[in-house]
Amino acid sequence: MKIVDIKIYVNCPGRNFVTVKIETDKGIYGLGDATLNGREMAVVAYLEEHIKPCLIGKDAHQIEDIWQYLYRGCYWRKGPVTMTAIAAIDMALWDIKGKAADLPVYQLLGGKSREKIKVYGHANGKNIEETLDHLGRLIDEGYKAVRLQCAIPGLEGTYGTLADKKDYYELQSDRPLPPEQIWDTNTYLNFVPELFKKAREKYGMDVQLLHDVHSRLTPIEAARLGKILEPYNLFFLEDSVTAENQSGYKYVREHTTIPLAVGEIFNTIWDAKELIENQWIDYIRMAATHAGGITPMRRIADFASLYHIRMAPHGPPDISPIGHAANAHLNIWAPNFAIQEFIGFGGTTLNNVFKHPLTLEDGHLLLQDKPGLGVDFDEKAAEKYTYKRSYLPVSRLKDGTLWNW
Ligand code: GCO
Ligand code: MG
Repeated sequence: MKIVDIKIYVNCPGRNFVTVKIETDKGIYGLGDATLNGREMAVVAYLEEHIKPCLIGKDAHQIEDIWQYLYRGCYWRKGPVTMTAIAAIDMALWDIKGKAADLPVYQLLGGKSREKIKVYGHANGKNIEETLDHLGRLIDEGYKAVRLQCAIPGLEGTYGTLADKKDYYELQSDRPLPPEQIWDTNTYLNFVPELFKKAREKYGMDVQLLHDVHSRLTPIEAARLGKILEPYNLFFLEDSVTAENQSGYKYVREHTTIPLAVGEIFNTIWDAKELIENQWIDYIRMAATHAGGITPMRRIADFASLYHIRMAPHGPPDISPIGHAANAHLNIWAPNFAIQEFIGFGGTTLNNVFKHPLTLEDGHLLLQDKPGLGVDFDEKAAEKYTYKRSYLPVSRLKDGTLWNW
């Protein structure tokens, strides 16, 4: 089955998505997600100029060889742009193989390890009261696990707080340059334990709670936060420190029993090798779209399972429904899957463009049995939603020093 064309679409049905469609001479096509929030067009150029010409005429069934060709065969390995481009091709090829076999992709991976995918939602608010009301609504909707992020008095537009419905995941296209936010570690560390204390007082110990530090702390600060939060029994503390230097997590680990999660910006297994081998973390948050696709994710899951580490894939709205579907097939299969981040898809505009096989029921995602990934993309409907340049925010300390966002 020969690849005859590769089409790349950039659309903004509510937010920017890059979609890859691989067409074959047998009339079967496959879809892949190549969305890299804030750097979309770099991936488009990589696909158009450096991947597409090399793949026309190749056998679409040769998923492994094509993955190796794009990764090992290229002198310049790794990096988010390269690996997101490879991911989209890999997903589309698994989609094709599933359609050709008339089987969902999870069947090709080895079948189901579970019937449904447990998710965690997000509760946010301008203050603790509002955040806890949001948590209450999600519990009523059936969520078993919820991430809590709250605006911090004195810090403008902190990560994950929906300040004026901006600075979170929303498109920033009304601002030509990255918006800036203020960060202060001391203010944050003094504030955040109260959020979890009040959450436990109000809702008890059953609901599972999570928190994303978004890499703002140093290892010793993260260790302190972990210790303070221990009585509130978090499911995990995410991205407590940056992980370019993986041994940072060793210091957090040595001081606290809070479960640790990291990995949403990792793009190869090498970014996680020491973290996994040393058991410095509990959950790995890599996801198909930014980690090179389904082929390497399968290896990462198996490697992590040797060290008691479970999968908790990144699932923000800036991954397209195709990427979410790829994660879902991996999650249904992986014996060491733990939880999927999922806060829903962006409403009717998005649903006009993508038809996906996922439904949320009682805090779990159900995956419909359809051949391949089970997603469809309406190119005609997508046409009118043109790409809008948009950036994630940047952070600065109060004195102007640039900090991790
Ligand atoms: C998460 C992430 C996201 C990222 C976003 C960047 O845990 O869901 O931290 O909020 O910031 O995906 O594009
Ligand atoms: Mg995160």
